[in-house]
Amino acid sequence: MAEPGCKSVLFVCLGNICRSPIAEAVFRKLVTEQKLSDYWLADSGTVSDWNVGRSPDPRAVSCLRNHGINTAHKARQVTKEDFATFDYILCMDESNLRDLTRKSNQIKNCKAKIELLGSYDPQKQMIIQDPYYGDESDFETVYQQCLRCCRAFLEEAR
Ligand code: 6LJ
Repeated sequence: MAEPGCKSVLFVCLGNICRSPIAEAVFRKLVTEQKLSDYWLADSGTVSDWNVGRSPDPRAVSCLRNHGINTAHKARQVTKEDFATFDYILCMDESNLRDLTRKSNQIKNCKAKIELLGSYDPQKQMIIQDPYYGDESDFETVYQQCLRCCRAFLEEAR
């Protein structure tokens, strides 16, 4: 768990095998580069239960590898506790946001600020689209969006 003075962020998407593990890995790389590892805790999760325990999609793994980033993530569901413990829950599209908001309304002690990761994009691309039925270039687009947004989020964490 996060230490006092440590901030925490949970990245969330539909299956936790494409977009959110990319976001988590990109965020962790930035945090490491900026020597902020002692101050940030990052994880990712799914609003569904489809892929629990699975490694990220091979296309997500190879996209990250193309950018010199590794991931050891295994898909997990968002829990009630996550809403009470994380400072930020950042998701990818309106459907994620609806699912998360509905779940957060079922618990009494929601601490997390629930936002679209894309709301931090300097290029104002609010939605990070599901690349599951797409190709390599769609994964690259997700990566570039996550990079821009995570950089901005780290600078201005609202
Ligand atoms: C329950 C019924 C659905 C997707 C994905 C889509 C579809 C995914 C997936 C993202 C990550 C048992 C599981 C949809 C992992 C798997 C196929 C259906 C999975 C959907 C709609 C638009 C764009 C993408 N659904 N798997 N099964 N995203």
